[in-house]
Amino acid sequence: MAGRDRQAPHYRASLKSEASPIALTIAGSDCSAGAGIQADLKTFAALGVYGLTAVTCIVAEVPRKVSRIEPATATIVREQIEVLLKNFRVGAIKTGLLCSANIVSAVAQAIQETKKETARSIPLVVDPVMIATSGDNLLEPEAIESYKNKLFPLATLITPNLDEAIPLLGTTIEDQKQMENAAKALAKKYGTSILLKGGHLPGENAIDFLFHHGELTEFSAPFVRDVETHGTGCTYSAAITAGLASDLSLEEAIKRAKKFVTGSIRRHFRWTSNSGNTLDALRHSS
Ligand code: PXL
Repeated sequence: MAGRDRQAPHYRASLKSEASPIALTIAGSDCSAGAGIQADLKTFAALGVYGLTAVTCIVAEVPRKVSRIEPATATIVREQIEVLLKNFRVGAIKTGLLCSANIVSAVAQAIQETKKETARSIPLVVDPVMIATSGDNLLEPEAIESYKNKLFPLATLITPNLDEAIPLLGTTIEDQKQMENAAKALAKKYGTSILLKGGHLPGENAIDFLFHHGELTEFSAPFVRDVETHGTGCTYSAAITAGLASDLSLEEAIKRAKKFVTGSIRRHFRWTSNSGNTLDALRHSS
């Protein structure tokens, strides 16, 4: 009987979940579910990773307009991270919208503290979210200094787009050659690997440059035109994080993530809103 019990479906299911990789996203809530923790969880699920969340702020928004942002307290942000890291074997962490300087510091402290306590260093992907696709500002300007001094030193990878890279580097970036140089310069300045995303440059392809261990690698995919792409940055960094949690190398994780984002844009949802405008959203699952 005991032997037969061991073959029971619920037992096999529990064995399977035991092996499932775990990733943690530390990010804001987007009520329209295109970006933020909602996009991250959909991405983790689509890539076979169990997702945990530490919520940093709540954003009331729809794809073309941010209406209001309310931050969580630094204390509750820190406590979410600490209880999760103490209890789950998290394979990789990503940060998204962190909202304020206080929250950036709290996140850095919580990650550092648990690293000391558990003697485990977990890969950390920092997506330095500053501005929404709609153009609305999401990050308090003083928070940039906290990123530079406190969170970047803990990062495995930082994933700025061009608008974010410019204040981090202090120069303009206008073509592919300047992008290559900027990726190298950012990696040197912050002592970590950089994925500089060129999605905002004109051209037929969306080209990103990784500078990692002294080598430059290009990742390219054809632009998908005429789709409103709210949440692509969150989806991309979440997919990379899922890859790292699943033990892919950084290059493999980025290559798969780039394909995943492009596929999610191609498969997009499209609705008509109550006011007659089109409303698009990425489709994370096929
Ligand atoms: O796409 C950037 C972003 C990240 N995180 C949250 C957001 C947004 C954009 O609106 O709301 C929570």
